[in-house]
Amino acid sequence: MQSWPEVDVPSVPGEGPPLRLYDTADRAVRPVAPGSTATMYVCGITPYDATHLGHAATYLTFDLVNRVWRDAGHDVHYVQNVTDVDDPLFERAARDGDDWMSLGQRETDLFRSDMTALRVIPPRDYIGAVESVTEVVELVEKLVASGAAYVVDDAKYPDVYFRADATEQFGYESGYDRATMDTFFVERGGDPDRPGKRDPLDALVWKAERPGEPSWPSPFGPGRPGWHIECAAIALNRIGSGFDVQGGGSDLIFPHHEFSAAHAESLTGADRFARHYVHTGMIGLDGEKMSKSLGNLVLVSKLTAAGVDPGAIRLGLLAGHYRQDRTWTDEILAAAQDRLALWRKAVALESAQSAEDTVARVRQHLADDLDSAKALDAIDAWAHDAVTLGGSDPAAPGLVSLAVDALLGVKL
Ligand code: 5CA
Ligand code: ZN
Repeated sequence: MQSWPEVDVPSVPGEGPPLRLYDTADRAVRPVAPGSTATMYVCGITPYDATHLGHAATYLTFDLVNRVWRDAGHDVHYVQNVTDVDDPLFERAARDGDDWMSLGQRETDLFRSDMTALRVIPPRDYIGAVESVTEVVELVEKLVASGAAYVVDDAKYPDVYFRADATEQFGYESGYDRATMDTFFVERGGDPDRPGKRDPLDALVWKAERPGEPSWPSPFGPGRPGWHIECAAIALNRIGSGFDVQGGGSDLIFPHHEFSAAHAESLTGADRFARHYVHTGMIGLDGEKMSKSLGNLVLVSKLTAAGVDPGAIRLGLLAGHYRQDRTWTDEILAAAQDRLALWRKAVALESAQSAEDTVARVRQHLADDLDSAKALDAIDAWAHDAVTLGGSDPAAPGLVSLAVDALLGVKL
């Protein structure tokens, strides 16, 4: 699939400390330590109701990871999928009398333009589920051959399931006990009551063709990919096993990332699919998670159409810590707009107090599990002094402008 246009990221003099991130599997903040090419897979959208501020917050978080890595001199191989074939997409298309394919294309286009407006660095590989069906079929064949997956005994719908007990380490990523797994499995697309499954938790990897649904040929009969195997295949075939960061919202911790990891580990024999599992908190509105099913969405495109500067959306979302569930309010947006105006005023000055320390602080805060709130505060302090006290360093406004652009993605 076409990714969105490249973003120009200037280089900033100096360097920051190495990035440390919280890893869901280890339940600790620890160094990421990539090689010269850092590798990251972030779960992409299911293309409808794009791009709400919850989506935006998640992709902005991983954009910071990308920017911190680039600032440290790494090449970054970033991969993202689009779940352009799945039940929720079909359900939405059916509800609206729409065609699932044109709905997906339209919403993916909107997502690309929102990401471009927000200055999110595009993935190198942007891959749709439709594009990866052959890759999925290959993996499902291998899983069946090794006994990790099986075809249910159902002549009408011979679906293929992956055994939750196929790998010894299953459960390490979420750390959830069985009762919690069972709960989230049902809530997040699982089908525990499907007759013929050996364990209610076993995960669908190939869904046999149902009437009126699209399908592709496979040795198991016509059908389409399960959800978790889609991300396992797309990541494995582009950045391989043992990549640096697997990302997504906290709603993907289980079953999605647990099973993507288990599928891949069963195939490769490795004990960890990703070296870090990184999850963002949920953005809510009026005390509820912002989600498609609740319909309480604030869309990036609605805000920008109303004249809101995308930089202010970025600052509003980065004003909280990425791991915290948080609520979007008009006050947050107003504060972000004020902040953007203050920063613009400060960098437009002929001179100000020196900014090397400020830039060093921004780098330290970002390296410390992406503490963007403190990074923004550091710029605030400099900007406030610049406009109230002035200063004699003519290079300072330009340096801050450069750092805010490169590290925080906001053009002043
Ligand atoms: N296509 C799958 C991933 S393979 C999917 O979850 N799509 S999605 O459109 O539902 O979500 C896209 C990304 O946004 C996921 O990483 C998801 O965790 C994240 N996300 C969804 N809702 C929110 C929210 N309210 N706050 C923060 N992140 C969210
Ligand atoms: Zn995914």
